[in-house]
Amino acid sequence: MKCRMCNAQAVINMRQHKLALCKDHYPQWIIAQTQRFIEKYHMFTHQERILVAVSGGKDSLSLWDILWQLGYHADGIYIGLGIDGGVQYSDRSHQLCVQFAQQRSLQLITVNVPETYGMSIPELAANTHRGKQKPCSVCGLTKRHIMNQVALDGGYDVLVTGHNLDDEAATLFGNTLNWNVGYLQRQSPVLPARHPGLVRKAKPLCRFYEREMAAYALVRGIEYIYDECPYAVGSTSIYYKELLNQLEQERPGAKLSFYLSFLQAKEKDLFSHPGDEENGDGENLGAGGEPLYTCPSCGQPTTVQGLCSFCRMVEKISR
Ligand code: Q46
Ligand code: ZN
Ligand code: ZN
Repeated sequence: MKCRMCNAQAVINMRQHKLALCKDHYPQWIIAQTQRFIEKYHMFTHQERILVAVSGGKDSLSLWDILWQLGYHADGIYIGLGIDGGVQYSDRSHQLCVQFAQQRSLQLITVNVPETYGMSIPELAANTHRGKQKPCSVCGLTKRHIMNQVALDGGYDVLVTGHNLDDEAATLFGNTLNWNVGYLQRQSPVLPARHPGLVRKAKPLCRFYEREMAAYALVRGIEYIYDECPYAVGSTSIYYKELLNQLEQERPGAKLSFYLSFLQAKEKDLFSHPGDEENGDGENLGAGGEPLYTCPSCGQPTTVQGLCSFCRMVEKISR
Protein backbone atom coordinates (compact mmCIF):
# COMPACT_ATOMS: atom_id res chain seq x y z
CA MET A 1 0.00 0.00 0.00
CA LYS A 2 1.39 3.38 -1.04
CA CYS A 3 0.86 6.82 0.50
CA ARG A 4 -1.58 8.85 -1.53
CA MET A 5 0.49 12.01 -1.11
CA CYS A 6 4.03 10.82 -1.86
CA ASN A 7 3.98 7.14 -2.93
CA ALA A 8 6.16 6.05 0.02
CA GLN A 9 5.20 2.96 2.04
CA ALA A 10 1.89 3.63 3.83
CA VAL A 11 1.65 3.02 7.59
CA ILE A 12 -2.13 3.06 7.66
CA ASN A 13 -5.01 2.45 5.30
CA MET A 14 -8.29 4.08 6.32
CA ARG A 15 -10.88 2.17 4.36
CA GLN A 16 -13.74 4.48 5.33
CA HIS A 17 -11.86 7.44 3.81
CA LYS A 18 -10.26 5.37 1.01
CA LEU A 19 -7.01 6.94 2.17
CA ALA A 20 -3.57 5.41 2.83
CA LEU A 21 -0.77 7.58 4.24
CA CYS A 22 2.93 7.25 5.12
CA LYS A 23 4.64 7.90 8.45
CA ASP A 24 5.17 11.58 7.57
CA HIS A 25 1.86 12.43 5.97
CA TYR A 26 -0.30 10.50 8.45
CA PRO A 27 0.43 12.62 11.56
CA GLN A 28 0.12 15.78 9.46
CA TRP A 29 -3.31 14.63 8.32
CA ILE A 30 -4.44 13.83 11.90
CA ILE A 31 -3.26 17.21 13.16
CA ALA A 32 -4.98 19.11 10.32
CA GLN A 33 -8.20 17.13 10.77
CA THR A 34 -8.20 17.83 14.52
CA GLN A 35 -7.90 21.55 13.85
CA ARG A 36 -10.80 21.26 11.40
CA PHE A 37 -13.00 19.56 14.03
CA ILE A 38 -12.04 22.10 16.70
CA GLU A 39 -13.26 24.88 14.41
CA LYS A 40 -16.28 23.05 13.04
CA TYR A 41 -17.71 22.36 16.48
CA HIS A 42 -16.51 25.67 18.00
CA MET A 43 -14.58 23.86 20.71
CA PHE A 44 -11.99 26.51 21.68
CA THR A 45 -9.62 29.11 20.25
CA HIS A 46 -5.90 29.82 20.42
CA GLN A 47 -6.65 32.61 22.91
CA GLU A 48 -8.26 30.27 25.44
CA ARG A 49 -6.68 28.19 28.19
CA ILE A 50 -7.20 24.47 27.81
CA LEU A 51 -6.97 21.69 30.38
CA VAL A 52 -6.39 18.21 28.91
CA ALA A 53 -7.42 15.23 31.01
CA VAL A 54 -4.61 12.69 30.64
CA SER A 55 -4.66 9.08 31.79
CA GLY A 56 -1.39 7.80 30.32
CA GLY A 57 -3.30 6.06 27.51
CA LYS A 58 -2.78 6.59 23.78
CA ASP A 59 -5.80 8.82 23.20
CA SER A 60 -5.25 11.45 25.86
CA LEU A 61 -1.49 11.69 25.33
CA SER A 62 -1.94 11.87 21.55
CA LEU A 63 -4.52 14.60 22.03
CA TRP A 64 -2.14 16.61 24.20
CA ASP A 65 0.61 16.12 21.60
CA ILE A 66 -1.67 17.32 18.78
CA LEU A 67 -2.80 20.41 20.70
CA TRP A 68 0.81 21.18 21.55
CA GLN A 69 1.79 20.92 17.89
CA LEU A 70 -1.14 23.13 16.91
CA GLY A 71 0.20 25.78 19.30
CA TYR A 72 -2.66 25.73 21.81
CA HIS A 73 -2.11 26.76 25.42
CA ALA A 74 -2.87 23.35 26.91
CA ASP A 75 -1.92 22.08 30.38
CA GLY A 76 -2.57 18.53 31.52
CA ILE A 77 -4.37 17.08 34.51
CA TYR A 78 -3.67 13.59 35.79
CA ILE A 79 -5.79 12.03 38.53
CA GLY A 80 -4.09 9.34 40.60
CA LEU A 81 -6.82 6.83 41.43
CA GLY A 82 -4.75 4.49 43.60
CA ILE A 83 -5.62 1.50 41.41
CA ASP A 84 -3.00 -1.23 41.44
CA GLY A 85 -4.59 -4.31 39.91
CA GLY A 86 -1.30 -6.21 40.08
CA VAL A 87 0.25 -4.10 37.32
CA GLN A 88 0.66 -0.88 39.34
CA TYR A 89 -1.71 0.66 36.85
CA SER A 90 -1.91 4.10 38.48
CA ASP A 91 1.84 4.45 39.20
CA ARG A 92 2.85 3.47 35.70
CA SER A 93 0.28 5.68 33.99
CA HIS A 94 1.38 8.66 36.11
CA GLN A 95 5.04 8.07 35.23
CA LEU A 96 4.22 8.10 31.53
CA CYS A 97 2.28 11.36 31.81
CA VAL A 98 5.13 13.01 33.75
CA GLN A 99 7.65 11.82 31.17
CA PHE A 100 5.48 13.05 28.28
CA ALA A 101 5.11 16.51 29.85
CA GLN A 102 8.82 16.79 30.62
CA GLN A 103 9.82 15.88 27.06
CA ARG A 104 7.72 18.78 25.75
CA SER A 105 8.15 21.22 28.68
CA LEU A 106 4.41 21.14 29.33
CA GLN A 107 2.69 21.71 32.66
CA LEU A 108 1.05 18.70 34.31
CA ILE A 109 -1.23 19.08 37.33
CA THR A 110 -1.55 15.92 39.42
CA VAL A 111 -4.32 15.23 41.92
CA ASN A 112 -3.76 12.11 43.96
CA VAL A 113 -7.06 10.74 45.28
CA PRO A 114 -5.64 8.63 48.16
CA GLU A 115 -3.53 11.59 49.36
CA THR A 116 -6.35 14.11 49.02
CA TYR A 117 -9.31 12.08 50.29
CA GLY A 118 -7.51 9.50 52.43
CA MET A 119 -8.74 6.57 50.34
CA SER A 120 -8.08 5.07 46.92
CA ILE A 121 -10.96 4.75 44.45
CA PRO A 122 -11.59 1.06 45.27
CA GLU A 123 -11.61 1.94 48.98
CA LEU A 124 -13.93 4.90 48.44
CA ALA A 125 -16.28 2.61 46.52
CA ALA A 126 -16.18 -0.02 49.25
CA ASN A 127 -17.05 2.63 51.83
CA THR A 128 -20.09 4.10 50.10
CA HIS A 129 -23.31 2.67 48.78
CA ARG A 130 -22.15 3.34 45.23
CA GLY A 131 -20.24 0.84 43.12
CA LYS A 132 -20.97 -2.31 45.05
CA GLN A 133 -19.49 -4.65 42.43
CA LYS A 134 -17.16 -2.30 40.62
CA PRO A 135 -15.73 1.04 41.66
CA CYS A 136 -16.56 2.60 38.26
CA SER A 137 -19.49 4.80 39.26
CA VAL A 138 -17.57 6.25 42.22
CA CYS A 139 -14.52 6.59 39.97
CA GLY A 140 -16.48 8.44 37.27
CA LEU A 141 -18.13 10.76 39.79
CA THR A 142 -14.79 11.52 41.44
CA LYS A 143 -12.89 12.12 38.20
CA ARG A 144 -15.58 14.42 36.77
CA HIS A 145 -15.76 16.37 40.01
CA ILE A 146 -11.99 16.83 40.36
CA MET A 147 -11.42 17.71 36.70
CA ASN A 148 -14.18 20.30 36.74
CA GLN A 149 -12.94 21.77 40.04
CA VAL A 150 -9.32 22.03 38.90
CA ALA A 151 -10.46 23.65 35.64
CA LEU A 152 -12.63 26.16 37.51
CA ASP A 153 -10.02 26.98 40.16
CA GLY A 154 -7.27 27.30 37.54
CA GLY A 155 -9.34 29.66 35.37
CA TYR A 156 -9.33 27.30 32.37
CA ASP A 157 -11.84 27.98 29.60
CA VAL A 158 -12.35 24.39 28.56
CA LEU A 159 -11.70 20.85 29.70
CA VAL A 160 -10.83 18.46 26.87
CA THR A 161 -10.82 14.67 26.91
CA GLY A 162 -9.41 12.07 24.53
CA HIS A 163 -12.67 10.23 23.74
CA ASN A 164 -12.33 8.70 20.28
CA LEU A 165 -14.94 7.55 17.79
CA ASP A 166 -15.06 4.03 19.21
CA ASP A 167 -15.85 5.48 22.65
CA GLU A 168 -18.50 7.83 21.28
CA ALA A 169 -20.12 5.18 19.07
CA ALA A 170 -20.27 2.70 21.97
CA THR A 171 -21.83 5.34 24.25
CA LEU A 172 -24.30 6.28 21.53
CA PHE A 173 -25.15 2.62 20.97
CA GLY A 174 -25.85 2.11 24.68
CA ASN A 175 -27.89 5.30 24.94
CA THR A 176 -29.91 4.37 21.86
CA LEU A 177 -30.59 0.82 23.04
CA ASN A 178 -32.15 2.33 26.16
CA TRP A 179 -33.49 5.45 24.41
CA ASN A 180 -31.88 7.44 27.14
CA VAL A 181 -33.06 10.83 25.92
CA GLY A 182 -31.26 12.85 28.58
CA TYR A 183 -27.89 11.36 27.68
CA LEU A 184 -28.59 11.59 23.94
CA GLN A 185 -29.28 15.29 24.34
CA ARG A 186 -25.97 15.80 26.07
CA GLN A 187 -23.76 13.62 23.90
CA SER A 188 -21.90 16.09 21.74
CA PRO A 189 -18.38 17.01 20.57
CA VAL A 190 -18.67 20.15 22.68
CA LEU A 191 -20.77 20.87 25.74
CA PRO A 192 -21.14 24.52 26.72
CA ALA A 193 -21.12 25.42 30.42
CA ARG A 194 -24.66 26.24 31.49
CA HIS A 195 -23.90 26.80 35.16
CA PRO A 196 -21.16 29.01 36.67
CA GLY A 197 -19.86 25.92 38.50
CA LEU A 198 -19.19 24.06 35.24
CA VAL A 199 -16.57 24.50 32.54
CA ARG A 200 -17.10 23.84 28.84
CA LYS A 201 -16.12 20.34 27.74
CA ALA A 202 -14.84 19.22 24.36
CA LYS A 203 -13.74 16.01 22.65
CA PRO A 204 -11.50 16.91 19.70
CA LEU A 205 -10.77 13.25 18.80
CA CYS A 206 -14.41 12.18 18.59
CA ARG A 207 -14.22 11.50 14.84
CA PHE A 208 -11.06 9.36 14.87
CA TYR A 209 -11.18 5.58 15.13
CA GLU A 210 -9.32 4.02 18.04
CA ARG A 211 -6.91 2.31 15.64
CA GLU A 212 -6.12 5.68 14.06
CA MET A 213 -5.12 7.07 17.44
CA ALA A 214 -3.01 3.97 18.19
CA ALA A 215 -1.27 4.47 14.83
CA TYR A 216 -0.73 8.17 15.60
CA ALA A 217 0.85 7.39 18.98
CA LEU A 218 3.09 4.78 17.37
CA VAL A 219 4.25 6.99 14.51
CA ARG A 220 4.90 9.89 16.90
CA GLY A 221 6.82 7.64 19.31
CA ILE A 222 4.52 8.40 22.23
CA GLU A 223 5.01 5.94 25.09
CA TYR A 224 1.68 5.05 26.63
CA ILE A 225 0.17 2.48 28.96
CA TYR A 226 -1.20 -0.48 27.00
CA ASP A 227 -3.04 -2.07 29.91
CA GLU A 228 -6.62 -1.03 30.44
CA CYS A 229 -7.70 -0.28 33.98
CA PRO A 230 -8.21 -3.72 35.58
CA TYR A 231 -11.84 -2.78 36.35
CA ALA A 232 -12.62 -2.16 32.67
CA VAL A 233 -12.61 -5.92 32.00
CA GLY A 234 -16.07 -7.20 31.19
CA SER A 235 -17.66 -3.73 31.02
CA THR A 236 -20.72 -3.09 28.89
CA SER A 237 -18.90 -0.46 26.87
CA ILE A 238 -16.24 -3.00 25.85
CA TYR A 239 -19.00 -5.40 24.82
CA TYR A 240 -20.64 -2.68 22.68
CA LYS A 241 -17.29 -1.87 21.12
CA GLU A 242 -16.85 -5.51 20.11
CA LEU A 243 -20.31 -5.56 18.53
CA LEU A 244 -19.61 -2.38 16.61
CA ASN A 245 -16.25 -3.76 15.48
CA GLN A 246 -18.03 -6.74 13.96
CA LEU A 247 -20.30 -4.38 12.09
CA GLU A 248 -17.36 -2.27 10.95
CA GLN A 249 -15.59 -5.39 9.70
CA GLU A 250 -18.39 -6.05 7.24
CA ARG A 251 -19.25 -2.45 6.50
CA PRO A 252 -16.21 -0.16 6.66
CA GLY A 253 -17.28 3.27 7.85
CA ALA A 254 -20.39 2.02 9.68
CA LYS A 255 -19.22 3.33 13.04
CA LEU A 256 -18.36 6.75 11.66
CA SER A 257 -21.64 7.09 9.82
CA PHE A 258 -23.61 5.94 12.91
CA TYR A 259 -22.02 8.75 14.91
CA LEU A 260 -22.10 11.44 12.22
CA SER A 261 -25.71 10.73 11.30
CA PHE A 262 -26.57 11.15 14.97
CA LEU A 263 -24.84 14.55 15.05
CA GLN A 264 -26.75 15.56 11.91
CA ALA A 265 -30.04 14.46 13.46
CA LYS A 266 -29.19 16.61 16.47
CA GLU A 267 -28.52 19.59 14.23
CA LYS A 268 -32.04 19.12 12.91
CA ASP A 269 -33.25 19.39 16.50
CA LEU A 270 -34.24 15.74 16.88
CA PHE A 271 -33.20 15.83 20.53
CA SER A 272 -33.68 19.49 21.29
CA HIS A 273 -34.76 20.26 24.80
CA PRO A 274 -34.48 23.34 26.98
CA GLY A 275 -32.61 21.53 29.75
CA ASP A 276 -29.71 20.23 27.68
CA GLU A 277 -26.87 20.00 30.21
CA GLU A 278 -24.24 17.83 31.77
CA ASN A 279 -23.25 18.07 35.39
CA GLY A 280 -20.51 17.53 37.92
CA ASP A 281 -22.40 14.53 39.26
CA GLY A 282 -22.50 12.67 35.99
CA GLU A 283 -26.15 11.93 36.47
CA ASN A 284 -28.98 13.11 34.32
CA LEU A 285 -28.71 16.55 35.77
CA GLY A 286 -30.95 19.16 34.24
CA ALA A 287 -31.69 16.98 31.22
CA GLY A 288 -35.38 17.01 31.98
CA GLY A 289 -35.34 20.79 32.26
CA GLU A 290 -35.42 20.82 36.05
CA PRO A 291 -33.65 23.72 37.79
CA LEU A 292 -30.00 23.50 38.78
CA TYR A 293 -28.93 24.44 42.30
CA THR A 294 -25.45 25.22 43.50
CA CYS A 295 -23.69 22.93 45.94
CA PRO A 296 -22.85 25.07 49.01
CA SER A 297 -19.61 23.18 49.54
CA CYS A 298 -17.95 23.08 46.11
CA GLY A 299 -20.01 25.45 43.95
CA GLN A 300 -20.74 22.83 41.29
CA PRO A 301 -24.33 22.27 40.15
CA THR A 302 -26.78 19.78 41.60
CA THR A 303 -30.46 18.97 41.00
CA VAL A 304 -31.38 18.93 44.65
CA GLN A 305 -30.87 21.72 47.15
CA GLY A 306 -27.92 20.97 49.42
CA LEU A 307 -24.71 19.09 48.81
CA CYS A 308 -23.94 17.56 45.39
CA SER A 309 -23.42 13.78 45.07
CA PHE A 310 -19.65 14.08 45.31
CA CYS A 311 -19.67 16.24 48.44
CA ARG A 312 -22.26 13.94 50.01
CA MET A 313 -19.94 10.99 49.35
CA VAL A 314 -16.96 12.81 50.87
CA GLU A 315 -19.01 13.81 53.90
CA LYS A 316 -20.12 10.21 54.36
CA ILE A 317 -16.62 8.75 54.31
CA SER A 318 -15.28 11.42 56.67
CA ARG A 319 -17.92 10.46 59.25
S1 Q46 B 1 -14.15 4.07 35.67
FE1 Q46 B 1 -13.78 1.96 36.20
FE2 Q46 B 1 -12.50 3.40 34.34
FE3 Q46 B 1 -12.28 4.11 36.91
S2 Q46 B 1 -12.33 2.11 37.87
FE4 Q46 B 1 -11.08 1.88 36.02
S3 Q46 B 1 -12.56 1.17 34.52
S4 Q46 B 1 -10.65 3.96 35.46
S5 Q46 B 1 -12.66 4.70 32.59
ZN1 ZN C 1 3.51 10.32 2.21
ZN1 ZN D 1 -20.35 19.69 45.95
